[in-house]
Parts: sequence; C-alpha cells; structure tokens
Amino acid sequence: MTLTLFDAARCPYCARVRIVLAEKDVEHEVIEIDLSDRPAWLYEKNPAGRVPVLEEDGRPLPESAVIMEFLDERYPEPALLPADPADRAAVRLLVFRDDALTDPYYAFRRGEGFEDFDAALRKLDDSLAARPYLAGAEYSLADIALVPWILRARDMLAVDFEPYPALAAWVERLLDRPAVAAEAGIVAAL
Ligand SMILES: N[C@@H](CCC(=O)N[C@@H](CS)C(=O)NCC(=O)O)C(=O)O
Repeated sequence: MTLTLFDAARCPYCARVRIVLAEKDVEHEVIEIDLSDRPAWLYEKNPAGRVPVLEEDGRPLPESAVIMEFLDERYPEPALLPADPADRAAVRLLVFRDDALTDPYYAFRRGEGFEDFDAALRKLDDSLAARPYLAGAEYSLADIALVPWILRARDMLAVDFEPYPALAAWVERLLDRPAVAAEAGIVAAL
C-alpha cells in the first residue's frame, strides 16, 4: 500500500494530518505543494485545489477532518477516537466547530483586532481548566485538530499564553508527545 501526503509546511490543516501520521508511525511519502504556484494536477486530486490531500494507492482524499478519521480507522493504534459513540461524537463536534477558533485566528492575523481571538482562547482555557484534553480525559483527534492554530498563534503571531494558564498547560502536555513536538519544529522553521 502506498501513501502520499500532498502537504504544505505552513498549512495548519496539513499539520493535523502530519500529527496523526506521526502518532501512528505510518510510513508515507510527502510531496510539498507551493500554494502560491500550485500545480494544475492538484485540482484533479482535490477540485478545491487545496491541501492536504492524502492519496492511498492512487485514491486521493481531501479534507483534513475526513483524512484524520480515515487514518484512525486504517491504522487503529494508537486510537485517537474514544470507544464510546457518545464520546466519539463529542470529539467530532469539537472538530466540526473548529471555526470557533479558526475564524477569530484568521481575523486577528488579518489585523482585525485581538478581542474575538482572545475570547476564543479564553473559552478554550475555561474548558481545559476542567479536563486535561479538549474532549475529556484522553488525548484525541480534537486536540490534534486545534493545536496547529495554537502553535502558530504562539510562534508566528507572538500571542502570549500567560493569561490562559490551562491552555498553556495543555500545549505543554501536547508538546510532550513527539508527534506534536515535531509539528512545533516545523512551525519554528517557517
Ligand atoms: N477544509 C480544508 C481546508 C484546507 C485549506 O484551506 N488548506 C489551505 C492551506 S492552509 C489551502 O490549500 N489553501 C489554498 C486555497 O485556498 O486556495 C481541510 O480541512 O483540509
């Protein structure tokens, strides 16, 4: 079975897939896409022309949330979705509502003020004050889905996490994992 990730280092959606592949230690090839001059053939793999695309034996799969779940099913160890359907649904809901974090992140990045991003970070901080991981006691796809924006906020937008102690502790907890630490290394090199 051959697995190819069409990737872009700066892309947080690709980061999700990179982290899942690293957690599961899956052998794969990486093709870096220059998004400012992307090849026409990318649209054959994803009509939206976006990365990530993961191709297994010539079958391209776009959309990071779908790819993450595909990888969790194809390579079940370590499991990144809980066993119980209600708990799985809770993880999926956090991923499905990722725009609660990403919309204010991009608005802040566009220079539209910090207020909404601050509110989103405070919400995450509140929720992480009650549990070690976003969906509860266990690390899951929900953490992987959101941490790419947090790492980029910290390292590329110079956001200080001191006002969000539970969020800061969660980042440190995640950085203990080699898969997330590797992604932090990619962000540091951007
Ligand atoms: N919903 C997609 C979003 C992917 C996405 O927006 N990727 C960006 C890079 S971070 C991209 O390819 N942008 C190029 C474009 O929008 O034309 C996913 O989750 O995979």
